Amino acid sequence: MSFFPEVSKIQYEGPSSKNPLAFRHYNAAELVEGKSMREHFRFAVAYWHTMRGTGGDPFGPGCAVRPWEDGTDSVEMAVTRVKVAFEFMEKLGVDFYCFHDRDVAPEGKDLRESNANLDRVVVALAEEQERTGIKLLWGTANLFSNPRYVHGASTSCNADVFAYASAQVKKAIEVTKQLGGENYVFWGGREGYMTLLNTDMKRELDHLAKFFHLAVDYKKKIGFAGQFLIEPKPKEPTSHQYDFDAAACLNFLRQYGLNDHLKLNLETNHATLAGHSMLHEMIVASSAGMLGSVDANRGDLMLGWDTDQFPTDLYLTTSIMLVLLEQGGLAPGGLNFDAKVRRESFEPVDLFHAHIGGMDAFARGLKVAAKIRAEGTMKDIIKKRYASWDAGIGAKIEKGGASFEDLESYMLAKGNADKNVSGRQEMLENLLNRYIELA
Ligand code: XLS
Ligand code: NI
Ligand code: NI
Repeated sequence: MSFFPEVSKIQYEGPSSKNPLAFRHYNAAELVEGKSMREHFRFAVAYWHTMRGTGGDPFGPGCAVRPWEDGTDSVEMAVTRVKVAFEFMEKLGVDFYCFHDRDVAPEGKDLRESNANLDRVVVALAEEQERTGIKLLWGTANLFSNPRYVHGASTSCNADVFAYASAQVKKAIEVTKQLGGENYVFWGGREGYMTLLNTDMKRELDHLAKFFHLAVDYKKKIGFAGQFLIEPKPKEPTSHQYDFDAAACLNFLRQYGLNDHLKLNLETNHATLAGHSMLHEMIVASSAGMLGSVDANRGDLMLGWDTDQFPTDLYLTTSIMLVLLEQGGLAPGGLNFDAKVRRESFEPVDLFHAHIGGMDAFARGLKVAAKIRAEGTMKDIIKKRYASWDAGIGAKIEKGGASFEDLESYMLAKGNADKNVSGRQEMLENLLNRYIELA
């Protein structure tokens, strides 16, 4: 039985193809800088958006047409949905998926029943992984949908809620391990505040850190070898989320002695909500050796919330791939399409169009990035821009051989600083456009 009878396996047909259900750039086996595209990207499908998204918004209910749904949130439906998900991923040709515990299995009347539901669906997930070879990039726990998490999970004012969240995460880590998950993600769903009038920020941050330490201890205890990741986001649903951006997360991890245990999972739309470009966030994390994985999507510049659209912008994908090539890859992390089709794109085939577009945009970005690196012009321009640091007084300062007094005598003798040279921004932008044309 097929859930997508109108779609067969998506093939690579090359840049001149006009077939909307074919790849024009993503060619899994094609080598770029000696590595296949498949290995570079480690693409993942996000179960919550692709399998559970209904297209509902504050002005109207879901209208997505999903013929396989029977209208219930039963375990049986969840098991059928697993089959749908794997048929979709097989046809698309992605190697990984990601889920929250509550996306794959329904929440029960209490923790025990929720765990049992999850166990039943995990059997089905394991079978499909076995059948297809598709792997779990990361698992996570939904600590934000249930009303018990109204004040947050590990940062809740209610200690029982902290305990419940801990038990839920314990189970989610176990299940991730059982399914061979390569990472485990912590996105601080409601870990933040709506108003400081009722909030003890210091206490909440201490609790957040405590929660991570408990998770790290348990990871060690059960021998889960996957990588722990924290996903920054500045706002939504709370007005201020504690994991604001890469810099705030790095500071938090260092302050609480957690930086050896967690890396960052960066999401494009979260970067832009924080007032940064994704490139900024990527460089902050990567230069600290803390870039672990990417949630690939994009926002809408005209809307101030997390629209989670599929990435199609070649400047964006090129910049992401430049950083990834520079740091030598992302494994065990990957590129997870934390993205959803628009409410208006309600047919199942739209899920294919969306992912194909994202994969092609990344493939093209990879080719552009590889061209930029092969020619070396951009790197040379940056290198030259800092040439004054390679010798003379610059080298002396960098090596720590110059005090304020030394620098004063140097400048008193010289009289004035050497002339500055132009930043050439427009020339560089034109050069980037040339690479995009070439690739
Ligand atoms: C929400 C987050 C979420 C995480 C997983 O904005 O992006 O989807 O990736 O909990
Ligand atoms: Ni995300
Ligand atoms: Ni998001």
